[in-house]
Amino acid sequence: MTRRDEQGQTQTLERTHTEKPRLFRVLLLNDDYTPMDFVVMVLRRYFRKAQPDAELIMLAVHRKGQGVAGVYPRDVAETKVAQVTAHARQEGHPLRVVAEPE
Ligand code: TYC
Repeated sequence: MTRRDEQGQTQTLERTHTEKPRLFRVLLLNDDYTPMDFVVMVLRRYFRKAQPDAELIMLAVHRKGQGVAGVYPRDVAETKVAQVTAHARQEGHPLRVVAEPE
């Protein structure tokens, strides 16, 4: 933290505690129209999952309604939401992906 003293000099004050960066879950939501292969591709390309893991996560989302694609700092999570949503819309799929704090 920086502040000015009575003479206008800047003073640097030590922080007494450090906050951990908050993490955000990126969730995939199920729908009836997005092809399973597209969701598997998304999990591989944007969330760096291996094929077998991507298939398991996709099927869990399909059955349960939603599932965690990955956990990231806020800016990374929001970028992934924007990139995946843009890709899905470009292909005409209604896939929904959201970020929520852990
Ligand atoms: N339910 C979709 C289907 O049957 C597949 C799907 C899985 C869609 C996961 C979205 O996040 C999703 N084609």
